[in-house]
Amino acid sequence: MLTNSAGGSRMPILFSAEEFIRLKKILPIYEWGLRTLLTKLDIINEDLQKFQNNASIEYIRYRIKSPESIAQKLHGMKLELTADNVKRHLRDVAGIRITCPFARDIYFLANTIRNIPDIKVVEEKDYVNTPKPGGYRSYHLITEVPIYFSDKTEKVLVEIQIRTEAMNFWATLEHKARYKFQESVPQDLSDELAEIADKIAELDKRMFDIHEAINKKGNT
Ligand code: 0O2
Repeated sequence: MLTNSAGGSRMPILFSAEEFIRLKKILPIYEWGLRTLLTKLDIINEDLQKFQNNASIEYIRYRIKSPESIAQKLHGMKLELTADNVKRHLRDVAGIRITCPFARDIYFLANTIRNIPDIKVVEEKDYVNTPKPGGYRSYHLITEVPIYFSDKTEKVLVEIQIRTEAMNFWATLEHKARYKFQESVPQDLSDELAEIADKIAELDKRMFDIHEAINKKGNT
C-alpha cells in the first residue's frame, strides 16, 4: 500500500491479471535495450577516462520502471492499463541517468550520444537551458535502440537523462516531495524548491568558472 506523509493512503493502481502477464512479456526487451545502450556508454566512458583525460561522466545509473510505477503513469495519462499502451505511449520504461560534473559536459555527452551510429535520437528536451516551471533541470534524450535477434531486429525506446550532480541533488529531493504529497506539494515547499533550483544553477556556473580558472592558472 502506498501512503502519503499526511498519514493518508491511496488505492494502488494495478494492471489486471491478464494485462500483467502481457506486461511481463514485453519488459525483457526494455531490459535488453538498456543493456545494449549501457555497454556502449561504458565503452565511451572508459575511452574518455583512459585515453582522453576527459571526466565528463561522473557516474551512470539505470532502471526499468516498476509495474506499479508504469501503472501510475498510465493512470496519470488517463490511459487504460494495458501492455499495448505501455508500448505505444511510454517512453521511459527503460531509463539511464548520467551525472556529470558541469553543465558543459551535458552538451558534450548529448552530442556524443547523437553520434552513436546505430542509436537514433527520436526526441530531445533541454530542461537545462529551459527549466520546467518548478525549477527542474536536466537534459532528456529519447533514443531508439535496435535489438538483434536470430531472425529479426526490433527497436526499443530508452530514455537518457543527463544532469549535473547539483541538478540531481535537487531533482531527487523534489521527486521525493512530489511522491510524498501525491503531486500536490504545499506551496511554501514548491516555492522554496524553485528558489533553490535557481541557486543551484548559479552554484553550477560558479563551480565551473573556478574549474576553468584552476586550469588556466595551472597552465601559466
Ligand atoms: P521516475 O521515478 O524518475 O521514473 P513531458 O513533460 O511529459 O513533456 P518529460 O519531462 O521528458 O516530458 O517526461 P516525463 O514523462 O514528464 O518525465 C520523465 C522523467 O523525467 C520523470 O520520470 C522524472 O524522472 C524526470 N522528470 C521530469 N520532470 C521532472 C520534475 O519536474 N521533477 C523531477 N524531480 N523529475 C522530473 P517519472 O516517471 O516522473 O519518475
